Amino acid sequence: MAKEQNGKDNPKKEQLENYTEDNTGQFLTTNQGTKVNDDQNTLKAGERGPSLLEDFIMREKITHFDHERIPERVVHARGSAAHGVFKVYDNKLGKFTRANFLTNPSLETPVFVRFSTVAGSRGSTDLARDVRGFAVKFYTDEGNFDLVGNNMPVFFIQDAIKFPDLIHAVKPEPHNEMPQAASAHDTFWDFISLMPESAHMIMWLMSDRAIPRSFRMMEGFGVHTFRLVNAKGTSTFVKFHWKPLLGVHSVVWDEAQKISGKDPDFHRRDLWDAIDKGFFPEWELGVQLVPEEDEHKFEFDLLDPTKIIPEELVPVQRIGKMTLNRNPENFFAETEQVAFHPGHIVPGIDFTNDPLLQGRLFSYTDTQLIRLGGPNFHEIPINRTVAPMHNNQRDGFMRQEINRGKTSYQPNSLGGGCPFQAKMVEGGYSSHAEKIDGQKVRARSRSFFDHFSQATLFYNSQSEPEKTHLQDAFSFELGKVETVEVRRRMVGILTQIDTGLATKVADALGLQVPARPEHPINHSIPADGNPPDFQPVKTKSSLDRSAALSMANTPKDTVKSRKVAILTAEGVNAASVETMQQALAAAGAVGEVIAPKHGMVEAGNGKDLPVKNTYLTTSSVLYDAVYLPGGTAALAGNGDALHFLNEAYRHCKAIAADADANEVLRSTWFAEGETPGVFIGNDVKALAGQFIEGMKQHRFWEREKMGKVPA
Ligand code: HDE
Repeated sequence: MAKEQNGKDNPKKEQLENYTEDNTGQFLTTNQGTKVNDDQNTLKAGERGPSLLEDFIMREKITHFDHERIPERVVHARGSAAHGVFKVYDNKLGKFTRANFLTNPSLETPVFVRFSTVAGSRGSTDLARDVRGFAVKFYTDEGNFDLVGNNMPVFFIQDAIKFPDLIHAVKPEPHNEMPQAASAHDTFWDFISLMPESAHMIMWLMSDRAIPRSFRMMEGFGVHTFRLVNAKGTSTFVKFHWKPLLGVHSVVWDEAQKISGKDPDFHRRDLWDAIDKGFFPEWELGVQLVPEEDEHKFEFDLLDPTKIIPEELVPVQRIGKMTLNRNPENFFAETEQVAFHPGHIVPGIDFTNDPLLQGRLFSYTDTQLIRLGGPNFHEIPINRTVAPMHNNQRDGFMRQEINRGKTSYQPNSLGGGCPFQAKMVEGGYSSHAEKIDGQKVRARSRSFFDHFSQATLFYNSQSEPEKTHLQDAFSFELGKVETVEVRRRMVGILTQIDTGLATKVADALGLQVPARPEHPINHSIPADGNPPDFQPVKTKSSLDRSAALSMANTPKDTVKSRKVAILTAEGVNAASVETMQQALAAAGAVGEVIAPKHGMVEAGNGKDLPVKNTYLTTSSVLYDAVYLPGGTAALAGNGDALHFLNEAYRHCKAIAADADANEVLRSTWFAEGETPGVFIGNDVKALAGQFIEGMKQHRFWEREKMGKVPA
């Protein structure tokens, strides 16, 4: 396995090592340490006789096996995780927060990060069209801080009480448990079409962000507005962002569906392999800061989790970097048992009254109690803090700690008053003293009622290909909805966002576009004035567009860790392969040889080239780009190889071909005419240069318009 980026002490790693077991060179034993001398046969009354109840070895083994499963997470069940470190660049935030890990650039804080889909079960595909969880546990020297975010900056609902409804609607339908890991079904869109507050989030969900190329190429967002609080107790509102150094990139929907069959572990494998090969994924942590006195200066409410603060209004300041540099040792022990909680905070950070965040503060401990089996889940190694931990909590299922002494209460004199409460100067947490004066009401602020203007801002900010993908995504999802009335109601919602979008989707569904209502539709069911006026209020965003919302504007300056398929056959030109492989490696990309058979492929000069995959075991959808070397004329008659090329073309990927392989290209569907992103040349070195520049663009979306390739 690749070495960690630096050999410095990592307190979390050291702590985990204390709990790590290694069988190498050891005898097999029972859980009680008794050595086992036959693990193949049960104890029986005679060779052909019945098994004996006294067989403690067999009983222990089977009993443990019977209890191996724990409940999967009720949401975000499917996930993958990695260890890493976070380091702040300087102490610029010192004015705003007293959190050590955000202000002391000499600290390297260990982190554990879990990425996930939301709707699918633990064994479902990585490539579902879905939100991705982006949960970071910082093991700071002042306690654990969990930033439990998503790869989209807003959420479906404004109030936590709607969360069970949202999740019941999106999960497989209860009568037949279909479809798995998909939102394209009646109950989800029924709910969404009745919840105009979800309009903004739905735009993100139908965008390419919902089908990422890699966890390593996603942004992350804390979503809610939080507070930073300094030593004087002054609070500043903050939104947290993660910006990936590889840029933000996605696959196309047709590709996503195919990957789900070819390699449902695609994202998991990608993360694992990248770290294993030393391509450590990196993100910069960004903050948007809003002084308390500016709380009401925006045309939206900072407490409303369906709104972003456009970067044009408040720029994102990049304050530090996170690097993931170590794969877990054991999936269950670490990735499955890690317990995130937005309520795990440290001095210098505090909550706001965002009603979604407030509800989350309740839910996460509650869910761990059932999922991890009791109140001692903080003692599971992956969840332990590296800060000193002392309190008067005691006992419970699976308690590990042996608490010394006879006092477990506060105040006490018999235990010398220990453990002591910490003053603020001693690092004690003190909640921000926000002034609150209100009536107890079940209500929502009118400042939360604009549901559409940021949805429109999002749409307007997209590039043309992204707009097309959005139209296609809505057409696909609603096309899978069986109840026509739900489809119609959703088109009605879309008219509130953009009539062009609504028209395209209505057309695909064979529906008329409903007239855009003068007054937005009231989708709630008014019953005797209760719930109170819940009518969306249409306001126009003061911004027409925001560049940060389009993936077209993401940095496109690297091909690091990108995978290139090199299509070969017997007689391939070895120099054509090796020159390209060297150029790719120099740029940080990986060129893998694909051939009709495993083992070695014999090149024209008699040299053997090692084969990574065959046309049977892999597919174009598992690669970023394709290279066709010289000496491969035989592939002109190989349907799998031609399909590989056609499909890569259809998915808008960079393709390079040695001019010597022209005969093969002529057999593809894109042989003639304009071919953006297809590079052909005699000089493989020069060709590699063009190819690599092309790969940096990620995809050549203009090809989609041509739409003639039937792969
Ligand atoms: Fe979660 N969410 N959530 N959520 N969430 C869970 O906690 C919940 C929300 C997020 O990799 C659960 O341990 C409620 C927003 C992530 O282990 C549960 C509400 C955001 C993960 C839960 C929300 C998230 C979870 C399920 C509305 C983005 C996976 C298992 C009030 C800011 C963490 C668990 C991991 C997991 C509840 C809304 C992110 C049930 C009630 C908004 C990344 O506690």
